[in-house]
Amino acid sequence: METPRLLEYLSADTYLSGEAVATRLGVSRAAVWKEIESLRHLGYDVEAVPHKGYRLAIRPDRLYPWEIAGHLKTSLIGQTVMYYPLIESTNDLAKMLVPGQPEEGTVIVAESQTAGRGRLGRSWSSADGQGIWMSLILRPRLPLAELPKLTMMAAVAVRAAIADTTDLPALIKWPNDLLVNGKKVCGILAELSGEADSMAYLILGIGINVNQEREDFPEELRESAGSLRMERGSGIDRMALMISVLQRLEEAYNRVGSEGFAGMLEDCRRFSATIGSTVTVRNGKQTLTGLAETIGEDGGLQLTLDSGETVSVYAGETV
Ligand code: BTX
Repeated sequence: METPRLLEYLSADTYLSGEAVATRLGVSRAAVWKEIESLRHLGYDVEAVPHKGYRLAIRPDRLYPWEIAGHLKTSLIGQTVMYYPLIESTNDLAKMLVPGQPEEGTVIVAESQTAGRGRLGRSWSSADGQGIWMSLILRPRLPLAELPKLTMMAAVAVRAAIADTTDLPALIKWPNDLLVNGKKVCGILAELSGEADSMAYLILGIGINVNQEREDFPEELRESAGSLRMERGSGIDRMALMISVLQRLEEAYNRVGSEGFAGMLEDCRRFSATIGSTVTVRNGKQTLTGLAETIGEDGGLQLTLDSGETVSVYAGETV
């Protein structure tokens, strides 16, 4: 999607005459009118006042790449944003891009997904225009064994972005969910793609429930899922949250690159919803129940089982 040229000229504060716009764009008045119509089609409210001209009254609640670019202060993450009003799954598209060696930091964002995916083939409910459904393409120069920690890094970054933007106290449910008041508001799906070596791509799929109301979730999710709006009791500016997510992800990624994972793991422990409670972890055929003691330096969740034995688990899900 290309940036509408008119946006460079229209502002919320002043009126610009049709003639002035036509001169600046070097087009006819009729062409200006057409461009205004296409802006309106994108959801911009362009006010037209006779003898005064045009003014941009309202920007739409859409995660358009040019709007993101206008606010973003990162140097890697989100430098390229691919936007889709509707897509099957942003992670699927990211995987398809990998053979073409996409630039590290590329973000795919969609307003709606028809086949949003969770882990283990589960589906992810992605209501139109009410969440942030995005995939980030990374090419970390790290040993494969370290990559699962980047899922936790994403959880730490999104937690911080939610706190920045909404003041809501999100907690990290090991390894990849964020909860607010016990409701799942975010899920992260990390997938490796490309060569299985240190040059592999890591795709971080992030789904954040932002402005849904209870009835926007399928019935079977209404007890377990929540949105930031439902938990805060007022609507959330998706664009502000999106910008903060990208900035926090870049900070976290840079920090891991320069200092390693220690600080990030400390945040994981500090904001953990899992440590200190008795949990059941399912990992393939294995199911373990025990007290979650801490998250080790290797990213594993350390459990003390009923037998008194201490074990670390590196993947799976806590129930
Ligand atoms: P997960 O397997 O931990 O969670 C999936 C489970 O969560 C589902 O089986 C369902 O019970 C529940 N669930 C489904 N949708 C929602 C929702 N909107 N809110 C809360 N709970 C839900 C978590 O997997 C990883 C999800 C990643 C989603 C992103 S969106 C952008 C990217 N593209 C894509 O296809 N997936 C990722």
